Amino acid sequence: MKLSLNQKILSRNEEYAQKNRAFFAKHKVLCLNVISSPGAGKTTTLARTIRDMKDTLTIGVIEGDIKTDTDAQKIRAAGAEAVQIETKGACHLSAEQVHGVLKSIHADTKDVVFIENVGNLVCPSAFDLGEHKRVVILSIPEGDDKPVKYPGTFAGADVVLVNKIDLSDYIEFNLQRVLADICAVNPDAQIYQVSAATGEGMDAWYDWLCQQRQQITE
Ligand SMILES: Nc1nc2c(ncn2[C@@H]2O[C@H](COP(=O)(O)OP(=O)(O)O)[C@@H](O)[C@H]2O)c(=O)[nH]1
Ligand SMILES: [Mg+2]
Repeated sequence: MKLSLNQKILSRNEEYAQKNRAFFAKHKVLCLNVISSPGAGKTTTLARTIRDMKDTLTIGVIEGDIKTDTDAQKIRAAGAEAVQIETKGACHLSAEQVHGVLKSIHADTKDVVFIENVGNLVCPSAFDLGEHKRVVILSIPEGDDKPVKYPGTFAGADVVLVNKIDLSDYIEFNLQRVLADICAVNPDAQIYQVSAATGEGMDAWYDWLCQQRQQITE
């Protein structure tokens, strides 16, 4: 009984994920689903990306949080259109919620739409939102054991940003272990070491972003 209800929820999600995929394909909009623990640096990474890429890419952001619209405000302050979804307790965004806000940020006019998912490394990875690619952010203060503890999330990543490298002199973090553990579950993942705070390493991420955008418009 429980299993069939789960299947129903997932298939409704899949129905909307397909609608979103069709929307993004029709309007040639690159959609990226950004997943991390709370505080890993999703909003900071997006705000810096918006500021640094403002002359190159038109960006819109869908923000997911259990409560508050503070992240949407930060994104607007960085210069992009943003809409906040309050999930009111749910630990992930659904494709239907994303579908419901596409018009409000004029998603059809954007080069890239980022979806900042609710912060955790478990539930968001089970829900397809119709995105092209998944970005997982792991920050140094979280510890180097996260890829082995949450293999499903890292297995589903197209790109992993190892963020807060400006703190690596102060916090013990075995980067080689992290690279090996991600590679074990996902040998194809692109991994970039960045600091969204200082901007270090961000150019490689921007190159990846522009390449992805180019691929969907060809
Ligand atoms: N030192 C350092 N702090 C960062 C970096 N990126 C984000 N932060 C800080 O980490 C905290 C959480 O960042 P936020 O972007 O809100 O994380 P989110 O919950 O994943 O959206 C904030 O205090 C940021 O200023 C970074 O690269 N280096
Ligand atoms: Mg955030």
